[in-house]
Amino acid sequence: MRRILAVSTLFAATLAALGGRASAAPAPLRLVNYYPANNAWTQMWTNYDHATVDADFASIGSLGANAVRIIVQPQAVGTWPTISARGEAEINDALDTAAAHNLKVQLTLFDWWSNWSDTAGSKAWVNNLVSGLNATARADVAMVDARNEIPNTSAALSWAGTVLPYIGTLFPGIPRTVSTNSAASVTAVATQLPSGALTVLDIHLYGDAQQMLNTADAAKAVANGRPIVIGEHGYSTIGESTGVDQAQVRDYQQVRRIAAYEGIPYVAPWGYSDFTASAIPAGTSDRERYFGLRRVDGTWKPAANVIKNMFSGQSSPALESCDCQFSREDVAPYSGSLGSWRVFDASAAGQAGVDRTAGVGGSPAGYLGSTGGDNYQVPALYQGFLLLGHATVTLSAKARLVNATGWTHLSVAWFDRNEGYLGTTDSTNAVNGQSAWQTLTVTATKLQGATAAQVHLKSYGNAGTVYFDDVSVALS
Ligand SMILES: [Ca+2]
Repeated sequence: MRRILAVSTLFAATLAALGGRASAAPAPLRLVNYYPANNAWTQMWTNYDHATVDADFASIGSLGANAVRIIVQPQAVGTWPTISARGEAEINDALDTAAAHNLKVQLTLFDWWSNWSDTAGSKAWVNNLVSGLNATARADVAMVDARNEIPNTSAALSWAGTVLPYIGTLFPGIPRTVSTNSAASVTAVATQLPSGALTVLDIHLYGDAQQMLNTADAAKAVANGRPIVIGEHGYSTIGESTGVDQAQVRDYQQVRRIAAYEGIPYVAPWGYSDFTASAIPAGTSDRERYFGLRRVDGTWKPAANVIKNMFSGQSSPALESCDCQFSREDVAPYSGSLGSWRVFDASAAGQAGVDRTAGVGGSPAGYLGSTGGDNYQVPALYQGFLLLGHATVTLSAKARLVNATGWTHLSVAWFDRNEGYLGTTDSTNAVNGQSAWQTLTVTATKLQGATAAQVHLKSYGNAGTVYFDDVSVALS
């Protein structure tokens, strides 16, 4: 993604390799997407600083990575189609520094560039770049991404069909790709480019879990023996809070589950660090500044541990963290972007959020109070999970009612791969007028065609308050 500005940008991947040769496929890359915290995109080159890159690559190595993605914008390193002496020195330094930290490089070319008809200039530019690499730098390139998130247009695909094979002559035996950011785009590059033009499919996955799964499924359908890598995945923690950190953790766990289900070994985080306000080009959304695993003060966010665990070979969690004790949520999860839980039918939810002390044993609990709604508009705290081959969801939770009226129960709602709603399975209702904690449980078998489930903690027509805690969710 990280489309930034009008120009799309960003990066990717890992890899494996490529066919055609008798040699064994290289091991997949444990890749981290990189720009310095103070100088992103073109500014990495126009304000290049060796000491920063050196320190950052040591830090990236501490995650267990064995590769870093380096992205080059032609206008930042010379005057098209030449590479300036300064640009050449900086590119060599970045690659040499990676090598010094035992990091291979995924090199992304032609970033922020889209003059598709200029294939002659493109070949000249990439030839100039490669000719200027010293032996160490050149040997450190483990994969080439000709263009970040190539537009799905005939002009761009035609360009890629010419330039990718040429890149293959400059980096013989090195896996090459153009990265993509949608099911349509990966299908187009895999099926419309000349045979052998690209040797790896690189998908960038962001946002909705079902859409990410659909993109990965699309890549599998057209891979034709080529490795698939998830070259970018990320989640912005703009707003900086406990809840949004939890949301980022959950998001990375979710994409790890997708990768494991698809047989893709690693996910390349976008990206290494957050960015300072002056690090990114004018006009860029502030949201783009907070996709890092690390804050600009150098501290790691909790999601960095998900990546460390993945790079160290730990298997994917069976299910992403639901924050089932409400201990990592923000107090008022109304924004739709905080924590694991969301508020459903918020217009009818009089109050919804997390109470720090109203849960079991004085712990945090989720709550709904003074709710409206009816059989069709049911306020709830909810979150969704991909089934990924599972057929049954078991949901339980404790509920404590205070002056309750109306109806309080748990539900599992089913959705298909197009995110169409299929139906709901409910627990029994909690007993109003009972002040002790009550345990509610529902075991639900998926409806035909379901690929995802939402778990809902519901209360509607309730003039009082219900607290929920000790939630458990299991897929089988
Ligand atoms: Ca709790």
